[in-house]
Amino acid sequence: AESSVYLAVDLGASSGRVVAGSFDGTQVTLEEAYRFENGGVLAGGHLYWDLLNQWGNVVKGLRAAAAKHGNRIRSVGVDTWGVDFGLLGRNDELLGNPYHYRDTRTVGLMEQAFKTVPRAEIFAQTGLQFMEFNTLYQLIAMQQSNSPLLEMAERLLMIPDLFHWLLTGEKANEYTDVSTSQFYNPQTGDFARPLLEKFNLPTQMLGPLVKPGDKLGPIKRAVAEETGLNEVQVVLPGTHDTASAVMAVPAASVPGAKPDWCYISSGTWSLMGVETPQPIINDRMYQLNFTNEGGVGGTTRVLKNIAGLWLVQQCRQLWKQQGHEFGWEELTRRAGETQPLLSLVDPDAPAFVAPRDMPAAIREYCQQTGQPVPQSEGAVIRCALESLALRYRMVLGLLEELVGGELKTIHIVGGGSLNRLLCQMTADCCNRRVVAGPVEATAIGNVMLQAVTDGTVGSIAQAREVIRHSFSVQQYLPQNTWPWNGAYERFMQLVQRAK
Ligand code: ADP
Ligand code: LRH
Repeated sequence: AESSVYLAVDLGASSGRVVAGSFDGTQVTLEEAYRFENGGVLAGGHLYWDLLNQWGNVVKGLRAAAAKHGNRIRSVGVDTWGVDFGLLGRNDELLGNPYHYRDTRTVGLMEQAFKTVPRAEIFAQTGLQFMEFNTLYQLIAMQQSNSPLLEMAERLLMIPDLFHWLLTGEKANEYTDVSTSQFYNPQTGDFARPLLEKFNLPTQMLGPLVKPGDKLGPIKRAVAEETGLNEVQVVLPGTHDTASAVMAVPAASVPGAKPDWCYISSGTWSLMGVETPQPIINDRMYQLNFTNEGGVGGTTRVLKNIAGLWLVQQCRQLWKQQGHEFGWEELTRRAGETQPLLSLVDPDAPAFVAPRDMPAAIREYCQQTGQPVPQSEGAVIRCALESLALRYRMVLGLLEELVGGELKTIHIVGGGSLNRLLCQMTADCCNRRVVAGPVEATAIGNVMLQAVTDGTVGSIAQAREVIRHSFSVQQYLPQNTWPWNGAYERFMQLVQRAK
């Protein structure tokens, strides 16, 4: 029989792609139809996403996929990074450009917000980790600056919802992405309306809620004509990219048993956590600032955001501006040649959120903490990678405490799974088996959920089975573990010192 093709539009903070997944009844294969660079645009002192440019690229990608796969294409779904959103006004007018979550307008707003609603109460209602860029604080920033857009807003659409609206004309909020907003209550399965009311924020612009696997509707005529996608449905994946990525983690899970593995979805961010049947909302989760985000199939993603390869991306970007362009492999090779465990940073320190010059920020951190200052490009990258591995070790310990058992395997998916040095460092530092791949886990999760809705795959559990035998993975066993113990003590001192 002919394979069915599902198109995944996967937009990450650093790149976007349109991927065609073909399922032949047994195996799924991926083909990248189109890829483009993504990133923030600084204008008038604020950082935005260029939504229209992204949309233009999505259309190009869909056209390329349609030309290749024609009427085998059954459906399309979009996933993107979390927390960001756009507002629609009267007549479905998009109000301004969506802000980038790294825009500085929310700096310091969390502390102010806690004066209106105590931190503990926000956690009790949302189960979400506190991060300054959560949608909640972005809305509070608009409120405080007396934004006319907020006054005019009739609908709030998260970024994936915006793309789905552009494709179909339908306006709805898919819950996995909404779960990153910090105004969704996983216990009631609804927006945390009482919370928003306490902040005097509008709630009539929210909803309706939809979920992964739902059919949103057919692609609009004009878009079908532009792309060549005729009679194609939009089917919602886990629209938060991390939800789709976690769906595609190739771990064998025993139904009912406590999982003995965790994942790191490794790209711009490293999202490290476990999948649980229910949210965990208790004092320890609150103290440790872990999050409960919505997963596919009604699961919860208990995880922590770790400032991931953003540090490396920003170094590469700066050196490129200065006329030295390095590929990922080249940078990793250079890092591999420098001295191990010389200087360490806390990758989640505020200094690294959005510095103008990332290598300078890393060097300055080392200097201020009395460590040798990494000089060469390789040494700076090594410092970033080793620090990430140490942070993984710290978060692994906390996760094991939260789930009450040893996590024997760390699955790394996403672009970062291609970084062999980081994978080996993670195995050595955490003293755990690392299984790396698939690289395109997010697109795979997106595709396979569409296949479930289409009925070509029976269930999410079966989809995971298909994923496990369709893609090869790379295993890294712990080798050189002892030097990491001393490094971990130094790392913990750095982290505690900042507190
Ligand atoms: P996002 O979805 O956040 O945009 P990706 O999952 O696409 O991120 O991962 C991008 C990152 O993957 C890059 O920043 C880079 O650090 C890493 N990466 C990609 N290819 C390679 C490679 N060949 N070797 C090492 N690292 C790589
Ligand atoms: C990763 C991600 C992450 C969010 C961040 C804004 O791409 O979606 O899960 O916290 O972007």
